[in-house]
Amino acid sequence: MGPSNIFPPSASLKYSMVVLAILFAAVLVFPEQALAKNAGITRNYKFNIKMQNVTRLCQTKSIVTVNGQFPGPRIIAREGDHLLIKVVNHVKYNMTIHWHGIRQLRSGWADGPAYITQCPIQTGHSYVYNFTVTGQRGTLFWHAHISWLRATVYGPIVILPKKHVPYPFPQPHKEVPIIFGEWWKTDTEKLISQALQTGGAPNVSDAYTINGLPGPSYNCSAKDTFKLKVKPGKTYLLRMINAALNDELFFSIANHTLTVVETDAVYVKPFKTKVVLITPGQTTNVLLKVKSKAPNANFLIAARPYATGPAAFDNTTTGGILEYEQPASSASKNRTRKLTLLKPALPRFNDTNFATKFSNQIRSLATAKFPVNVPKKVDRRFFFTVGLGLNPCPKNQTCQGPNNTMLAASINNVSFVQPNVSLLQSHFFNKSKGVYTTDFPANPPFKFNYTGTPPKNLMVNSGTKVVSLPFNCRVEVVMQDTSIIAAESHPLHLHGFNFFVVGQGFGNFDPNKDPAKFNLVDPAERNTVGVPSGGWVAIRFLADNPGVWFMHCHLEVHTSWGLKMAWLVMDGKGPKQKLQPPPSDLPKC
Ligand SMILES: [Cu+2]
Repeated sequence: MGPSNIFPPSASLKYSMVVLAILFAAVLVFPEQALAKNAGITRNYKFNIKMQNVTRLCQTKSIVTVNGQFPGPRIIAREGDHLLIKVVNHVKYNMTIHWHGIRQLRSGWADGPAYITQCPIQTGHSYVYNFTVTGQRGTLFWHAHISWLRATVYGPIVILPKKHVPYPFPQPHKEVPIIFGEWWKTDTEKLISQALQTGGAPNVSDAYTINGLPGPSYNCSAKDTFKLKVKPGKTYLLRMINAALNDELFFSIANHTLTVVETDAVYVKPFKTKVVLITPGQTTNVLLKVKSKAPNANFLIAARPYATGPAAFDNTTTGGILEYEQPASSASKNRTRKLTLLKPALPRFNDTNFATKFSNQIRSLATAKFPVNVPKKVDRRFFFTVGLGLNPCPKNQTCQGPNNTMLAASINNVSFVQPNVSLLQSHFFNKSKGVYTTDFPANPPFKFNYTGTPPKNLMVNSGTKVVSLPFNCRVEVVMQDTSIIAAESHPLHLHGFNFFVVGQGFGNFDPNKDPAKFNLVDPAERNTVGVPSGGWVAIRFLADNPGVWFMHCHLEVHTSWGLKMAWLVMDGKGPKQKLQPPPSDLPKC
């Protein structure tokens, strides 16, 4: 079976009719282009944002969903396809959707982060996200990008290779999305707004979920368990997505080995592992070759957190069950007898040693077909400290941060203040005055032992600052974790680009010694990377996409505290190097 077998029947019928119509029209009008390999098709989706009652952990809760589905609907496209996704907002909250990891070449208006590339879609309004998938294939995801609404508003994006283009690994028998989430019994919008008022840390989640289901380790959840039924001897492609709000996760399947073949929609050199580490914002495709004979057991699929920070975290385990189709003769026997459930061994919650070994194994294919376009030279260098900090408590209030302060987070000690109009509109219409400034610091305001004893003053500065970059600028960013309040791993996500992870290490980055060890041969190419707890990571990217591009920690609580900034990439001189004008239905603030 080819990759097309994951299209639902109605979609594939519509799809083939559309293809036929396009081919027919193309042959009439441009016979020489009719056979063009690149011709993608247009796919239409409609996302109705609506409330839906969902019961988990013995409690029913009204949650924000797309089309009443949780997790939300799957977007399927092929590389080169054009997507038109109409989002209609029927709920009381403002809404935006982000197509996480999609490059959005010259289509920044469709990127989605609220107040960065667009004003939110207000109640009763709609917006059509209009973009083309260029040069990418693999697993990504979409999620709400405003406040904490992505707690329940998320779903997979599956980008298949162009027609008749195979995977660079054996064709799997089936493809299965595995999307991790995080579930709160309480209302997450109230939770974060109260936390931001008091300055304390918001409560941790009550459960993790696999495809929306918590699994057998939680109260009342045995029936809410994801099941993966497999045929002996077959290979399955698991398209894993971490859509959790605040937790990196270890993942494993009892008595089975996984082969990692792709991360963040970029093929990697395949490697075998028992455990996968996946941070919020990352996606990982793994091949699961199951046993050739159905064993007399079921196997737990489990995920639990990798947590390095100072704060409390949800230390529970979500589980699904891998079941083999039993041969007809033993099926009746096993139906009456319950099979043993074998459990996998997962690393300890703070196993940074495992995390480091795992991330070092991720390497680009670096072949003629899939080359590594890492910038070998650099035009602009940045050194960003990332971490926590504090804000003073407002007068006449008591605060729940340490010593009556408010918790904050920053990059180079700038805690980002969200504007009330979008940065991209302000930039495009030359109305940046009073909205943002272009003086985001390239270095921390003062030097200190970043991973040693913190400075006396832990207060952050606040502002809406961006870095302005010329088109095609080759950028290097070293992101240095700080031990302010405590060292912690931060999964940093960049919009609009993939970057190359050229180096990482522990302690303070040494600009004299560390660059010599950078990997410019087969570095991982990603959109989200964990800045190691008490360490640093160096990334490079080519600023070939004009627009305003958000960069932030994908632990939502840190983003809420200000661990975010934006890159402003200017237009190039060429005709295809300019940001297009905004669509007419772009939401107004
Ligand atoms: Cu963070």
